[in-house]
Amino acid sequence: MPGCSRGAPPDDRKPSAESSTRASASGGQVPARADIDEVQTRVDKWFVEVGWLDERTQADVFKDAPYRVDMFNDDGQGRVAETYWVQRIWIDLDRDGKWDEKWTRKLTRKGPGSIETLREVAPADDERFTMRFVDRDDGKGWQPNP
Ligand SMILES: [Ca+2]
Repeated sequence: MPGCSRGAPPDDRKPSAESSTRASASGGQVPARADIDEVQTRVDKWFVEVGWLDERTQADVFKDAPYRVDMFNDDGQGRVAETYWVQRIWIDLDRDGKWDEKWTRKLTRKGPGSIETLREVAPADDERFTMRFVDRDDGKGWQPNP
């Protein structure tokens, strides 16, 4: 068949860029966990409906969920009346006692948005947060943040 050319023969001694990419993207091997998009939708809804913490620590915000979300105000900053601004969110997607994601929120004056969220992900559910993303509140959603 025309155009069906073969590439260079594989070189077993040196991993190709393709195979190393595949190896690092092995997140598909993790155990069944809640969908982070589902968690994010629920968290976003919480910010619309509740938005503030009654105490600086709120453990297991969604007790009926198959995942666990804890919210914190770490340093007492952002206190309004008797409520606290959420600075940090921890997410355990499968409730195995190991955090899968850590989100850190801070106010920023840069750009159109006012809240920047750093998202750190432990793809192997071992609390080694090796992937980082940032949402700059600019409508672009999570962007890689190496
Ligand atoms: Ca977990």
